[in-house]
Amino acid sequence: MADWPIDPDLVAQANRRRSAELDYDYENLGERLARRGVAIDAITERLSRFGIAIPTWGVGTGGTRFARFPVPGEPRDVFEKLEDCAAIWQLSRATPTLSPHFPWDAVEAPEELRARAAAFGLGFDAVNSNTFQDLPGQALSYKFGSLAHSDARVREQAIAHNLECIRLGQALGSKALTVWIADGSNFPGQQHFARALTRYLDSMRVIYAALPDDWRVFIEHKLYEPALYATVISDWGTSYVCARELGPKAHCLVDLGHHAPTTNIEQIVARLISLGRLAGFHFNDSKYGDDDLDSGSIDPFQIFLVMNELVDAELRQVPGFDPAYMMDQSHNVTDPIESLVASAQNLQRGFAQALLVDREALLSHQERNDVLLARETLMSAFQTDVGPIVARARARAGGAIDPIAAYRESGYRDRKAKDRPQELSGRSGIV
Ligand SMILES: [Mn+2]
Repeated sequence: MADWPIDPDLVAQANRRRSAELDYDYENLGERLARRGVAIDAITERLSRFGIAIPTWGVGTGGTRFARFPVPGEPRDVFEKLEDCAAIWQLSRATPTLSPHFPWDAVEAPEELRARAAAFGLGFDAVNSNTFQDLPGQALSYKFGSLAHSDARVREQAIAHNLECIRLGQALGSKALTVWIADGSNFPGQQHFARALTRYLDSMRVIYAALPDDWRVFIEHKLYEPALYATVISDWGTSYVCARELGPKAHCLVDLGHHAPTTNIEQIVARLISLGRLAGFHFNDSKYGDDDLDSGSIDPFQIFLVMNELVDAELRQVPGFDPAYMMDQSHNVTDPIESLVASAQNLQRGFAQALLVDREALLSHQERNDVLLARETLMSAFQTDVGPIVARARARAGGAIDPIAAYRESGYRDRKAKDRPQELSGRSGIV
């Protein structure tokens, strides 16, 4: 085991100060749940097996199109990102995997990165390709697109990058490639809708053919940004059609932020489960659009309703149901480590609440058209404060009862500010 980023004695001390209170709250909640026929330890046990991948780009501060305000001690390379991810894992015990982004995280020796992650007990979830920006030394520009570009040479360059991502991912022990493209148009008439989609599919067929047998490819849709008029993979319908065209290893990734406000995302999730094509998630939250805010910070009810569909599918033992859970957020005004810890906690909370739904009662109310009781059955699960379950699962696994407090008490950020002097840079943030 590698040295933990935060002194384990400090975490243990902090937990000792909080354990009596947690015992009391957990017991109390256990009694209330027992009256509903729910065994609290079974919920805690299931929750402890619910893991969410940390996006490596999430440990740096993001930005808006206007500015970026770096926090002191931001990681400067992928090994420093790994250290921050290990701190999140150490405290939260909810994030056992990383989701890297290439070429941002490209390393000469991916085996070394894999070994250093494994020393913390961390593995690698889906790898992400980046064909939405021009990087130094790149031959051709992605200004007008990548996999759907009008110029075959640009498409070939973008395909080659995705193949390289698969190679790096294999070395890291990943089993999936997430392809998000920025291709689209800013103005009516700029791009031929049908030709662009055909070119995208032709490019994706080459990438699909290169997938190892036990790999999947995740197609991520997004209705706008950076293209402001039309994107090539604009919605889950397009994503699903493309997945069907490509073959059984292609699945549809749902990024909560990539939908118009008021879209019924839980229904999209249910549809993709029924169709056998749900890849998994990029979790985040938003008030108006895009994908920047911490998961569960604006609409925790939506997280619960999505989790409700996932727990339902798990209990129904839907064949092939194996979603990948990842966060995808941009942290502009918070400490990214704190935001990721808090988001993981909010996702765990939603999952635990969904585990509390009385499925038998719900089905019975639905079948008898007892609308009010069906709704109340869901609401009584959502309105349960599952905080003690989440904290107990974390503490049992060796994490912190109060991870944000323990993080602040550890002085980790101040230490990193000294260890990692930053070069002044005007680069904009992530998207
Ligand atoms: Mn995303």
